[in-house]
Amino acid sequence: MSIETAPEETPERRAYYERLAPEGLAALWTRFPELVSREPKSPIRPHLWRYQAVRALLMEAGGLITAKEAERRVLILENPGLPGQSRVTRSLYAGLQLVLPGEVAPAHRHTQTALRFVMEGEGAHTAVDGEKTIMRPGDFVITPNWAWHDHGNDSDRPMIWLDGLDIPLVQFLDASFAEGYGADEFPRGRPTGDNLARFGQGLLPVDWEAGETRTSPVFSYPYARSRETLERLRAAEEWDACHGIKLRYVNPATGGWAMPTMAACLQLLPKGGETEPYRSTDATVFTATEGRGRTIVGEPILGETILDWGPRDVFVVPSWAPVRHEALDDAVLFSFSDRPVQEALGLWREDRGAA
Ligand code: GTQ
Repeated sequence: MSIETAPEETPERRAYYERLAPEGLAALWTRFPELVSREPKSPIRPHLWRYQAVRALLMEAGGLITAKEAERRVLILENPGLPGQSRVTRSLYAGLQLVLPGEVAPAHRHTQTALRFVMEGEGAHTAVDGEKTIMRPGDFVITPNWAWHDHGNDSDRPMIWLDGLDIPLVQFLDASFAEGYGADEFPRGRPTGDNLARFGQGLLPVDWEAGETRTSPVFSYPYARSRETLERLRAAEEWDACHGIKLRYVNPATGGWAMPTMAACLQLLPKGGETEPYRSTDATVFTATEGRGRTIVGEPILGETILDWGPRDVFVVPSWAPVRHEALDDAVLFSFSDRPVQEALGLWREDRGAA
C-alpha cells in the first residue's frame, strides 16, 4: 500500500469486498488514492465557448420562449468533462442570459448567490430588493443570497449577460431554497445608484452593519470605473508576472471578496505580453471584455490545451492546471471562481511559476 496505489486484489479479497456492499460498507484501502489524491484530479476540462455561436443559439431561444415563461432564458455553459450536470466547474454554474426589448424576468429569490457580467446591450436593468441598476457592457452586478431580483429591458436592443452562480455548491450542501414573488417586479424602493452612492465612495453610513448575506452592500460595479483603475495602475507600471494587472472586486465594508462564495476579478494584459505559468486550486471562468489573446492550459509533456479567445468568448481553466496568457492586443479579462470558499476552509493554494 502507498498513498498513490491501492493494494493488489486477490480472489479472497474480491470475494470479501463483494460481501461488504449489501451491508452498506466498503473497504477504504481499495479507494484511498481516488478519495485522497496527491493533488487535485478534476473531471473538469479546459474549454472555450465562442460568443457568436452561443449568441446565435440564444437569439433562436428568443423566438421559442419568452423570458417570463422560461423564468430565466439562459443557455447553461456546461463543462464537457461533466456533461448534463449544469456545471462549468465542479462547484460553479455559468450561463448566458437573454432579455429582449420589452421583456421582464419576474421577481424571485433563492439561496444561491448570482453574479452578472454584461456582454452586450445597454439600458436594460436588474433590480435587487427593489433597487434598479442600469446595465452596460463590462458592468459587474451582484445578486446576494436570498435577495429579491427581477430583470427588465426597456431599451430597444437585446441584452445579454454572463451569469455566474454557486448552484452546484449549494446543491452539494442540500441548502437550496427558492420562491417566486408573485409579480413581475418587486416593489421599487431606493433610487437607482443608491448602493454606489452610499457604499462605493470610501464612506459608509456611520452606524451601518453588515446584513446576514455577507455580500457587499455595493451590488453594481460599473465597468468605466474599474477600467479606469486598470489604466491608472498601468501608468504606475504595477505589473505582476503571472497576472498582468489584476484587481479583485471587494466588499468595501470588509475589504474581503464581494460575495461569500465567489471571487471576481478584472485584469489587464498588455499587447504582446506573456504571463508566467501559474496555477491555483480554484477552477476559474474567464471572459474577455476587450482584445484577443491565447491561454495555454496544462503542461508541455502531459498535454496542453490552447484556448484562442476574442471579445466576449468565455473559457474555463480547471483546478491546479498551469495556465499562461498571451495577449495579441491590450486585453481585459473578467474572471470568477470559488476562491472565497476555499480560503474560508483553509484549502486554497496557488503555485507561481508552476510546471
Ligand atoms: O437571473 O435569477 O442563470 O435564478 C440561473 C438561475 C439566472 C437569475 C440563472 C437564476 C438566474
